[in-house]
Amino acid sequence: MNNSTSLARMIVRQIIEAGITDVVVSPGSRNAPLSLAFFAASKRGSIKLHVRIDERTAAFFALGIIKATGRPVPIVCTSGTAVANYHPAVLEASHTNAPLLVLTADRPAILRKTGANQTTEQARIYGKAVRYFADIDGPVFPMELPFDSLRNGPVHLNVQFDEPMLPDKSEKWLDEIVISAKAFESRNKPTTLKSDANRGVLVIGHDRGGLGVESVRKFAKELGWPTIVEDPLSFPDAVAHASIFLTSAQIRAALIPQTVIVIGRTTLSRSINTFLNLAPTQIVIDPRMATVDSDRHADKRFTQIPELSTRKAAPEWIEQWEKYSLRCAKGIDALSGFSEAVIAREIAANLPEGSTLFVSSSRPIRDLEGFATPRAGVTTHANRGLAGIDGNISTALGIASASAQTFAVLGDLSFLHDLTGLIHREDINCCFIVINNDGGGIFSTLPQRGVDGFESVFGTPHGLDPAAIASAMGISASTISSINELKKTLKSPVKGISIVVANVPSRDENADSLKAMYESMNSI
Ligand SMILES: Cc1ncc(C[n+]2csc(CCOP(=O)(O)OP(=O)(O)O)c2C)c(N)n1
Ligand SMILES: [Mg+2]
Repeated sequence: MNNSTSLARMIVRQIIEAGITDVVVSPGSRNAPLSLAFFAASKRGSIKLHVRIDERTAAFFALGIIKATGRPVPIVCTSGTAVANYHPAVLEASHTNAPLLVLTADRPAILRKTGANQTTEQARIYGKAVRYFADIDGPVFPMELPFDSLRNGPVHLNVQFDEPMLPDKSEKWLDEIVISAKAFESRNKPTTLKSDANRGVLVIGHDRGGLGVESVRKFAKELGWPTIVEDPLSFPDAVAHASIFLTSAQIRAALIPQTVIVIGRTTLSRSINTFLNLAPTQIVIDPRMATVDSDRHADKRFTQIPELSTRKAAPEWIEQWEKYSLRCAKGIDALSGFSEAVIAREIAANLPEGSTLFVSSSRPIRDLEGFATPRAGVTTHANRGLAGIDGNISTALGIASASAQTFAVLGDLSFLHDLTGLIHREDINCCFIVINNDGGGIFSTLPQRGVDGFESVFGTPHGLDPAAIASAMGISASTISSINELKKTLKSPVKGISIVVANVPSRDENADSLKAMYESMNSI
């Protein structure tokens, strides 16, 4: 057997033996030894092989599978620019401690800097974004160290393959595989959080710093403090609409807490961040402080969920929060029309029990944060590591490939940014709801609104019809313009991939309504 085949088979065997179930491969010659070894294993049913021609798409698709399964996912590409196309997803994985196992094929090191075709500096190309890197040659490589590092985030193995690279027909190596699934969780040390505050608030960032919904719910329940969440679809007992009523300085002043506990980090609303700054004591729980966010400031820091030694919240403190929340809910319930806010409210209320939701950055995730009534029964995901509008279709499809029925709510730019994510030949059930405001609506809610050149460099209208684009790709697509049609969409079983485009009022109009809603909070 040639060295390249031996090395590839050894790596693939260890990956399967560790209990890894999915791999995403992109076409190329230099990665042939790995691609063919994974293909042979997939024919046996030992691993599920996904193929994506666009490496950026491939890496985000893998990230989606990781989100849905919690298991590491290897991605395999050829040498050269292919490697750089993985970079956005590697960064996102780094900022969410996600176990993305990047396998880039390379030519032998001796060919570097010689003008050899498709040969560049691939070693350490992802810099500090990976927890472990190895530049591998020779016929063997033990995976213990990379597997260990995957518990804390992405790992990069640059694998040098020399000719010959095509394998023999032997399948003996597959017969020898014995799966003994590894646990890829990070290690826990018991810790205790002490606080004697009885006017405390718990704030939970959208991705909970990667901590599981169940363990965070349990923690929140035991703590019993008013809880503000960025993801109301994961925490039915949260205070509804906090990001909206906390836009009022008067309400913030009435609700100054003694202590806040923050799980993960808050990235969605200025109102919540302004509120957090009012707390004299901030306690943070976020595993990322052990990796990418080591300099994060807090009065007390935990990288895992601690045991509690705290006081119950004073009943009048809880009542105060409920009072503002209820008054705000009245205003939100009264909203009508086909606006971005109403669409968010209705998506949240009508997603079927047991469904999965992916939501893109920008306005969609903020509208759900503000306008959704907290509930359970939906599993939500988003790319909050770096909040990119790239790779969103692919991440959603990765999640959907490992879930029963998935809805993905994307802005129009987020959708257009990742069109190649729609190129694949798998059976995946995912309904995309594209909120089409012809550009980046979020910018109209920011101070740059109205500056000279605003439309050119911020708004960026495209004038395209996402439904027509999807149709041209052979994907079932429709356009809706009423809440009734939206409800129908959410009620229909998700079969295959479909695109539903919601054409909403102008970005300026939307920003004006949001502003009016925030201003009304001063008099509730
Ligand atoms: C890869 C990447 N490029 C640029 C940005 C900056 N950005 C944040 S939101 C946004 C506009 C998104 O537009 P859309 O998806 O249509 O959502 P909307 O703002 O209209 O709700 C942009 C360009 C980003 N977050 N990620
Ligand atoms: Mg938009």
